[in-house]
Parts: sequence; structure tokens; C-alpha cells
Amino acid sequence: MKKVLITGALGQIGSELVARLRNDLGLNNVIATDVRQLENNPICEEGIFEKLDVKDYDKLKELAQKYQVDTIVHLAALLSATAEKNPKFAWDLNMTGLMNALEVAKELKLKFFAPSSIAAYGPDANPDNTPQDTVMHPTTMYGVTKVAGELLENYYYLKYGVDSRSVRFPGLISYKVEPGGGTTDYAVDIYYQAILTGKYECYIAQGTKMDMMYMDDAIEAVVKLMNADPERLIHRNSFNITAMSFAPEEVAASIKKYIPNFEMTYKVDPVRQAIAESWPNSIDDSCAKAEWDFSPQFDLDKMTQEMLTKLTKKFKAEGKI
Ligand code: VAH
Repeated sequence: MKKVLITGALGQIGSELVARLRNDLGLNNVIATDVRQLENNPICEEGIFEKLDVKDYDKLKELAQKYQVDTIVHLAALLSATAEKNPKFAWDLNMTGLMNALEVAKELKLKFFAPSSIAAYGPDANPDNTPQDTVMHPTTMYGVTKVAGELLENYYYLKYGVDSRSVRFPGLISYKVEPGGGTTDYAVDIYYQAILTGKYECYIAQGTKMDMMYMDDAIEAVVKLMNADPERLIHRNSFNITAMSFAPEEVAASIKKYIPNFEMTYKVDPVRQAIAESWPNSIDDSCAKAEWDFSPQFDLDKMTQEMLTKLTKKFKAEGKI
């Protein structure tokens, strides 16, 4: 991975992966793309940025050739809650975009990464320590696109030799760019509100455990997998990875260690609660550890300290507190 084109560069993962790769590979070796362009945004202004709708195959191929990239990291997709509001559009964007990116990777002989998610599992998979290889019967459109995406990436590897790699991300927590339209977003919102208002009304019910990870561990996982020895990879698309599994009351308790007066209340959103309940409580990531040495560094309290410290600094700089 020496020169990379990233789609969805303005998203929660993309914005941090662009920053990391610009640092690791150099500004001229990262081509950040997104369907929108933002004013005063470092992703758009501190390196190479191109507007790109991933449903436009010709433009995607033109950019990959123009910049002579050796890798495509395809992140552009709708997340779970948004996809449930418009499932047909979600299928169209998620699958047309993925197919276009894989086709360009095939034609230009590029390395390829696109994320899957714990959403690829459904309610009939064992919910605790869910195995890497098991039944995959998701009941959300987002999950359907993730399972289909895994199968498509494996197909392009087996039939065309595309070096495609993928991880099943858990919920990702970060302070730089807020996620949009996810089910696990509560685990980000709670930190924002803990500092801004001292309370949070959670839309996910107490006791609802989901796998989660701090963004630094997620970014490190992508870089590590993409640089891993291909001879060691048995699974490819897509590796389970996780750092922790918690329910809302557990992240609230972690916050209270640093903000004792923090108050948590609940107003469950039935749609996102149903999505959350269809996903595992915890997944088994032993294959990622065995095949490419995945090793997360943040547990819940270390993440809470980091989030509260960095968000306090961010809000003070923005004059919000
Ligand atoms: C979502 N954050 O909530 C994403 C993720 C495992 C959850 O795929 O849709």
C-alpha cells in the first residue's frame, strides 16, 4: 500500500484514515474522495481531494489512473439506521459503489479494502463470542449489503486474483467526525452530551450489549491488515475485530468515574433497538489475531479518558464550553 485512493473520505472512518495515511505515505500518495466537498475542512484542503460519486464508474477509474494508485480503500456506504429508512437506495449505493470499486481494482490490478460490519450477522447466529465462520442471516438492509459485499470481495479474489481484504467493524467511537445514521452512534453521542449538558437520553435499552472499538484501534487495524503477509491470510473477507463489548449503562458508569454528576436516562427507539438486538453481543476475533496480529489497545475506561479529554479540548477551542 504505497499510493491509495479512499472513497467516503469525509466520513467518520475516512476522515481519520486519510489523516493517518497522509502522515504515513505522504500528502501526494493519498487521494481523498467524497461525493461532497466541504469548505474549511482539512480533508479537502490539506492534501489531494477529488469529488467522486462512487456510482460513477468512469470517474472512479479515471481518478485511479490519473493518480496511478496501487490501492483502493472503499468506505463510501450508508449505515444501518439510514439504510432501513431507504433500503432500495441503500442497496443501490452500497452495492453499485462496491462493484464499481472492485471492477476498477480488477482492471488496474489494485489492492482493495472495504469494511464489513458486525451487522453482517443476524439473530440466528450464536450471540456470544460469535464465531468468525457461522450462519450469516442479517435482518437489516445494511447487513444484507455487508454479507453480499463480503461474498463479492471474495469472488473477485478467487476469480480475478484481486487482493481484497476486509474487517467486520464493531461500533466505532471517535471525537473528530461524528458518525451519521448508525445504530451504535449512541456510544459517541453520550460522550458529547456528557461534556456539553452533563446528561444523555439513550435510544438503546439498558442491557443491550454490542461490540465497540476506539477509532485509533480501527485505523491501526486497517493499516495492519493491508500490510499483512498475504500468505498468512486464510479469511480475507471479512475478519471479525473487536476491542470491547458493552451495554449503555456500562459506558455511563465509565463516564461517571470522570464526571460523577453525569445523568443517563432512556427513551428507546424501537427501530434502532430492533437493529441492535439482531446483532451479536460479542464476537470472536481470534482469526484476526492469529492471521495478522490484530491487537487493540483501548479498553472502555482508557477510551472514556481519551474521549472526554479530546472532546473537552475540542469544545473549548470551538467556544462551546
Ligand atoms: C452502524 N456504526 O451503527 C455502524 C456499524 C456495527 C455498527 O456498522 O450502522
